[in-house]
Amino acid sequence: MTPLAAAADALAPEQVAAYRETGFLLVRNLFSPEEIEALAQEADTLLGRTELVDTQNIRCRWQDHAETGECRFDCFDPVIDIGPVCRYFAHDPRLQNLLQAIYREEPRLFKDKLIFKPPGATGYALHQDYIGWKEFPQSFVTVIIPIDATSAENGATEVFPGYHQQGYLSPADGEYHQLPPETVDASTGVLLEMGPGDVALFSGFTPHRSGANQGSQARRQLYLSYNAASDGGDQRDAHYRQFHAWLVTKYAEYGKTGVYFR
Ligand SMILES: O=C(O)CCC(=O)C(=O)O
Repeated sequence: MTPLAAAADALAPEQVAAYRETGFLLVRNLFSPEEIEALAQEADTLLGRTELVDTQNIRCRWQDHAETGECRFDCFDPVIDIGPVCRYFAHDPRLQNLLQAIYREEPRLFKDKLIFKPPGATGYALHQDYIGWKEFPQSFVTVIIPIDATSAENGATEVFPGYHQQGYLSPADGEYHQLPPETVDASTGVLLEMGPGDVALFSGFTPHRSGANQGSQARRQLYLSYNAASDGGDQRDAHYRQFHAWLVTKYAEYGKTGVYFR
């Protein structure tokens, strides 16, 4: 891991201060076009893994088409165990340095997912990523790595600055909660319009949402989430065991059984 002094240089003090105040940060041109092209090619390869893309496989997440209502594949969660390029990004020293500058200590990977958001896919309602499980790290930070340029048209993520300072805004009952739209002042939303190579970081307490993809191409983004080392250490395996057990229970509540993880 990079020495703390080197990592501290990864962000200017004003950038760290802005992150603390707003709960998000955009960093432009962190990765090269070649690196993002390798990620795009891996996304194509993964999408072709028809043996994995199965409604019974809890690695896969699904999203309705905004107009037709058709349920379509949207996301692999987790992804670094099937995608070596995704794994390369998850452990990239430039990213680790940004996180270390924010945490003032080493980050640990907690979660990783690749969202494809095909044309027509519904967006995500307003929510915070933090889940009210006692094990869930308060230091949770997500890094978005866009593969495709993001815009209002293709459903870029929109963050609401400052609200992260209020912590978790839903009951900490272990359930996933959306936030009522009136939780935030809609006029303060910042659309994360990014090009390939840019990254955005935001806190697990930062309310965010996204619109439908009204473009003609997929809007693919790699999401890598971390915790500070002192906030639970390496928890990725434990998190996925807990998350998958929770998913199996949730599916059973809706009458869906026989699911598996592959
Ligand atoms: O990819 C998007 O459009 C938003 C995803 C999101 O908010 C999430 O996964 O928490």
